[in-house]
Amino acid sequence: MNLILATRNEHKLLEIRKLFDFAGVRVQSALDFPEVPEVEEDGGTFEANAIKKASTLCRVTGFHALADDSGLEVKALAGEPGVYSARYAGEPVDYHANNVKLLRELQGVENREARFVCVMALAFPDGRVETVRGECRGRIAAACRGTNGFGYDPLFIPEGHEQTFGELEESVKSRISHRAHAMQQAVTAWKQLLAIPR
Ligand code: ITT
Repeated sequence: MNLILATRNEHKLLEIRKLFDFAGVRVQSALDFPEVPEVEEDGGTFEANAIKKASTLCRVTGFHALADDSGLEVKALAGEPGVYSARYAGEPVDYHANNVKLLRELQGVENREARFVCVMALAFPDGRVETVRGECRGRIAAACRGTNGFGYDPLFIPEGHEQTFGELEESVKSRISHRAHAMQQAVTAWKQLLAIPR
């Protein structure tokens, strides 16, 4: 079967492709379909945005489409930046500016608890859409550290570790991240549909 990934984010694509490497599933991305319109992410939840991205791509291509909507929720900031994670410091998307803004907002704040959230939506050509959610708990570091990954990775220290995702081996992130957890749910929930041999 053909599965189209709705994301245009190269880092996410790389991570999802590694996690979704099954025989019989031909994975392509929105980048292979230039006719697909840019989707405005105006939903109030990760679920709403993921559903919108997946169903738009499915409608335009006629194939099963998988979208990832993700972000960082910081406890002391009442869940911000949340669904606004990509554009936290404004347009255009600037990962470094987002990290600088987050550090500023957390200046003097003792509670650094945070979690990454990833919602994946799978849209079926018959109009159905299903979602799964994965989370990764951790805390926000005092300064950016490391160059691995993308986005808030240089500031995020996952639970059980002392290094940030920016410093940890990529193999660690692909095992414990919010995206990895969502993928595990996806594989269980959509195993039959995707004819995953396990
Ligand atoms: P698509 O909509 O094309 O998938 P995007 O980058 O716009 O790509 P989102 O709207 O889901 O994706 O925004 C996700 C933002 O959350 C992203 O820009 C990062 O700032 C942050 N984020 C998500 N997953 C992350 C991860 O694994 N590591 C670090 N930051 C992450």
